Amino acid sequence: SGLARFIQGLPKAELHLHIEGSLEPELMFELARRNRIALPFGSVEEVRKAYAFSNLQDFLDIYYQGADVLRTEEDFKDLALAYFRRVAADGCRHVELFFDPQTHTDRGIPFAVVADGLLAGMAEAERSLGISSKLILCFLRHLDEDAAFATLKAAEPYLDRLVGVGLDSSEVGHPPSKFERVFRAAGERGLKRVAHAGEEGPPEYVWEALQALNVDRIDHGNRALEDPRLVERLAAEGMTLTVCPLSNLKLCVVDDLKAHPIKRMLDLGLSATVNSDDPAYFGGYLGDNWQAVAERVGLTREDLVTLARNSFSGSFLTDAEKARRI
Ligand code: ES4
Ligand code: ZN
Repeated sequence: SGLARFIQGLPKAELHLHIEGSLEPELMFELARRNRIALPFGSVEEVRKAYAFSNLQDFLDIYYQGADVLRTEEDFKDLALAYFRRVAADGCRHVELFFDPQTHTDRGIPFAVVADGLLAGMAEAERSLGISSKLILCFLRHLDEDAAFATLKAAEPYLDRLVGVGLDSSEVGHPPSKFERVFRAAGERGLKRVAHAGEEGPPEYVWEALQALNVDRIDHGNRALEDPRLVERLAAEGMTLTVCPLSNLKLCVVDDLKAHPIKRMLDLGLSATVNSDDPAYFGGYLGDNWQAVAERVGLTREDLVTLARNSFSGSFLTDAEKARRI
């Protein structure tokens, strides 16, 4: 359709993508075979049927289980390349991807295996697909501050190849302030800071991400809309929100895409962006998320151009890099 072609042709950046969440069931089976791992599922169809979630924790349980097939540097490279090939078709030019090192180091996979594999996939994607990318290390917030510090330590040899740190996993009960010191340490090492906030957690968690973690972006941020003073603050400082429409639908953060707040965010002057979060689990890649909100919320082409512009202005590309990407 005309709308699909318009979206595909817009240069877009993806700023909220968990690379482990791009593991398609087909690749899960291939890696299980390659690594001689028994899966608790008999078929790809059975895996897909298990992808029905009523909240964030439902999803996280199955997402951490799926990651168990990732063992070697080649596995992480193949995972990343499969994702980049898929979003190249969507007209995606730049990606800032999250990875969860603790999910792997806690299973005995060395940090270097994970990072070297992902970095190899990123380099290959830049060469063969022309997609640039930057890597963000996420701390798992259901684990403690000491574990986050140990992860930052393990990342020491890779700091020049990481653009920033993030905070993900179970939000409620794990406020941003729990990670204030490790985020300060990351900032002192020259890393950008982002955090998931206001996906399921209250507006207070978004305030804490700003004030205690000094974040450069808010991941999700949906529940910020409940607090007019917070909206005013986010708009005044031009804070980017990395919004994930199909994720919000699958995890019941919204009841219906027609009621998705992305349009309201733009109308309030917020710098919202559209992203896929965990595309293999939530039923769509970057282009599907754009198409879904464009159709269901009823965005104008002007709105879509604003969202595309926001995806680059909110990225961690330098001005020189931006000039070459757009
Ligand atoms: C996540 Cl949707 C979401 N929220 C929090 N943590 C995550 N890790 C992967 N996907
Ligand atoms: Zn996320």
